[in-house]
Amino acid sequence: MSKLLGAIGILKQTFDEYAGTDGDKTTLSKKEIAAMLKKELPGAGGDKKEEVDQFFKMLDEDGDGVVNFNEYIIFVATLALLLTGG
Ligand SMILES: [Ca+2]
Repeated sequence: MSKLLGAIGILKQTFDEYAGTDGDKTTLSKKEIAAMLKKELPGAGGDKKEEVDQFFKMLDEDGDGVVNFNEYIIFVATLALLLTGG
């Protein structure tokens, strides 16, 4: 598999892993987002409720209270730009 396709696979796997821990397996709840932040982005504030709230608000673009795969991908793309100075 190509590197790019492999990376996309990992992004989807990561989403599924956290989205599958409670309720709807196709969306991330605030609890799941907190778990993801804590494990995947250590130091990003996954331990603090206010920081998780802030992150969640940023991720949940349509404001329906859950983060779907589309919103997650937008977040990952934004993060990629930030981390690479783009
Ligand atoms: Ca949403």
